[in-house]
Amino acid sequence: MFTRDNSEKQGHGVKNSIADQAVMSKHKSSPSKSGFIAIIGAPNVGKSTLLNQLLGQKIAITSEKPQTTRHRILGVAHLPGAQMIFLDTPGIHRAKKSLNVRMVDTAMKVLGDVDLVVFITDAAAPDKGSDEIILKALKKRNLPVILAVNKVDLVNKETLLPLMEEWNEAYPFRAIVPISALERVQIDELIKEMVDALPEGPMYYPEEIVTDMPERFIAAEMIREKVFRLTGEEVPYGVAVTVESFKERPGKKLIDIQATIHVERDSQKPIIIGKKGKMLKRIGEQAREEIEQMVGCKVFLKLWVRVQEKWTRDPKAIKRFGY
Ligand SMILES: Nc1nc2c(ncn2[C@@H]2O[C@H](COP(=O)(O)OP(=O)(O)OP(=O)(O)O)[C@@H](O)[C@H]2O)c(=O)[nH]1
Ligand SMILES: [Mg+2]
Repeated sequence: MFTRDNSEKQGHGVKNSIADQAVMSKHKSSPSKSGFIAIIGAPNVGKSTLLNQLLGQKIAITSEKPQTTRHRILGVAHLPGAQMIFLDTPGIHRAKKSLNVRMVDTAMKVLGDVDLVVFITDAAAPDKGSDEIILKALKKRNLPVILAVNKVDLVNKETLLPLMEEWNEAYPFRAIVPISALERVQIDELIKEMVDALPEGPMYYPEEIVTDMPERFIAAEMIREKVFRLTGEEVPYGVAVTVESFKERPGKKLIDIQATIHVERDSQKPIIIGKKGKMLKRIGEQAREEIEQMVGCKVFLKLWVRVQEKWTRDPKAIKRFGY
């Protein structure tokens, strides 16, 4: 179940704010192990793919382009005897633009407030520069860290084994688990290691809660995902999506959604719209189908495109878009 209110909490004090909400619910049954787990890594290593696999449903958007995730995304996995609260994060990298600096900041802040870190690295295309930044940040904190070496479906043993050996020497990881998030290889092994590393604790969330994000936020993300997947070059990086209206039509099993795709240059608007409106239509159709699956009823989606000049370099606009 997704929450449908708008009281989304973001940003700082992740654990405290969430724990506060959680305490309010005072659940009777308490699993023996629980905790907050940061999913950290360079851009494009498969963090959000892993989160969706761990939850058994899609709440985080993914794409083959780096820097897809811009918020911290909370997802709760309920297991017999354990509750794991995952915090998916934007990819950590050497950021220059204001939006990217903000994204890296979001990821780093999550590290300050968790019980356990799952650091994901890409076995097929390691990003050494970004991994170095992450290792440095981890060394400053005294947290248990599990390393997940992802995308093992793309490499052979001859590549993987020396890579794991290198990692073993780089940091005292609690465990190193080779996985394929996409093909669900060794995910149960990873879960076992995570449960093992978690402290004894209360059940922070009732069992029906999968995320703290309202459906209208996830809907905006799903639209943004289609832009990431369907358009090329710099366009996705200049796009933000806001949902202006998300209303159930009275007496009908139908939700009306009005959303705006903001681009940062005049030249990007015709790309989003496409020839005879074809691109916007594709974005809308694919997003609508996915939103319908999430809400479990028909959706009427109306999309607008608007230019917000150079917003990714403007801290005020970045904030206004919720980043
Ligand atoms: N072959 C293969 N591809 C994977 C695997 N895990 C993820 N991918 C692909 O890698 C790309 C990036 O995945 P994401 O989950 O969006 O990566 P991310 O780390 O969340 O990326 P950012 O949010 O941009 O930091 C997508 O095209 C995924 O399908 C894997 O185990 N094997
Ligand atoms: Mg992601």
